[in-house]
Amino acid sequence: MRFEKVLVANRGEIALRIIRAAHELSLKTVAVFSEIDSESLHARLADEAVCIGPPPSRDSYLNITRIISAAEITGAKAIHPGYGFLAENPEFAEICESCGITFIGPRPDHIRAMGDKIKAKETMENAGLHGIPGSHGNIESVKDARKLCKSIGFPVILKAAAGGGGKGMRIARDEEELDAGFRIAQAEAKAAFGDNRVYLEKFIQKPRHIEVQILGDNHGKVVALGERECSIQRRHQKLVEESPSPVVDDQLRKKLQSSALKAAKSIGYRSAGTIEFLMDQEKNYYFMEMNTRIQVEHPVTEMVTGIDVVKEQIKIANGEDIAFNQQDVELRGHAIECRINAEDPERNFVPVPGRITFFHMPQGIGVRFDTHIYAGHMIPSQYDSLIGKLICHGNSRNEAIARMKRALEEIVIEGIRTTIPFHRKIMDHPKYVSGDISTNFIDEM
Ligand code: MV4
Repeated sequence: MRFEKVLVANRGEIALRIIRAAHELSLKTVAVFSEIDSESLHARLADEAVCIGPPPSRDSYLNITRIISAAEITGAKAIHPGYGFLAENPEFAEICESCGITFIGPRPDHIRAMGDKIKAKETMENAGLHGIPGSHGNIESVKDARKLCKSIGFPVILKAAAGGGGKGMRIARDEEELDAGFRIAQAEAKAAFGDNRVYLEKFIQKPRHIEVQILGDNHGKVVALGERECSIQRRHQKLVEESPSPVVDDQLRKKLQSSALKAAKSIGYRSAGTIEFLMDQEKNYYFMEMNTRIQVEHPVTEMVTGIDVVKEQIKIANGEDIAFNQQDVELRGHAIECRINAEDPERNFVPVPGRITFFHMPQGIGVRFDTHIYAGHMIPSQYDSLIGKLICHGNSRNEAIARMKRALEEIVIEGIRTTIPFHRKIMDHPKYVSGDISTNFIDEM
């Protein structure tokens, strides 16, 4: 054992998820919390809790010095970053290691390499994966962009090298839009990330976002845990995820998984990670990005594989090997996750912080609700609006949908508006029910 106590550098439902996994492994836990989170469940569920500063993230959950101090004071020899905040900050991972603290995640160089979307794409193309046709490396000038578009054709999409997850993207449908778009994309990238590099790809119409969960250990073993369909998004925020994808059959899954394994093996990846693919309407798929963290939607994978991804991630960081083989991974049934946000779908999904006055947890067979809320809990305005993830499993996709509809009827959250009514509409939508979805679904519904 390299560590016996884990500090959880996060808040909300993911902090609870990590604390539970650590306790099942007989590890002690330390929560960190901001002044506004002193009553929060993560601070209570952990064995110890340390206040790390005022509510703004940069003074608390993003403050590396304070988090490292909390680990040193409590003797925590490992830090789990969760998702968001410091999860994909290579400097943070390096600082942990230089302080003798195990960062529960990949090596810093892998975070850094995959954070540069141009480098990530180049690395994966060299490993034999197909990237979306486009520029090799960054575009230097409008002239270069025009020349490339003459050969690949419009529409095209400009993406920031330091972006990802939809930040700093621009679509161009003709030369005029390309000229303006290139300059704007460069300026936006410079302002947002301090890095003006932009690359260009053929724009794929009505694609699906399909990603493969992988786990890699310290001895080069990598396993793939099936795919997740994450096409139901609004402004690059996923709303609904499921596993398996309604369009992926056994044969296509073998190909997706073998591409993901090739990607992870080629860089010697360790920890939990996700290879994101964009799939066109002919089911051609292309490498898009690699996420080097535990993701919000990991529970759908857990429900169909029976594998606790967070526990595996912690065990790997503790030097253990993955105790099962690829042949042992069996996908059973179907799981769907609805993200419940403190947002008003009637008012353009504006965040609505406030106090929860009443809460009824949906329950029953095949229902899991990962949440940090309780009756009386105050949702602060300073953080992400995710307040819970409703995950339903069934033997078939239809059973999972029926269960989700039932759970969405049963759940009660009073005091604030939530995205629950919107999820009821999605689950009733004939196109969703038939699996006929793409990243355009929400706009078209
Ligand atoms: C694309 C694309 C179409 N063609 N790239 C959005 C998030 C970022 N990871 C990349 N994204 C896209 N890249 C090409 N060449 C469409 C999107 C996209 C998208 C992707 C996944 C899920 C939702 C999306 C919504 C709009 C655009």
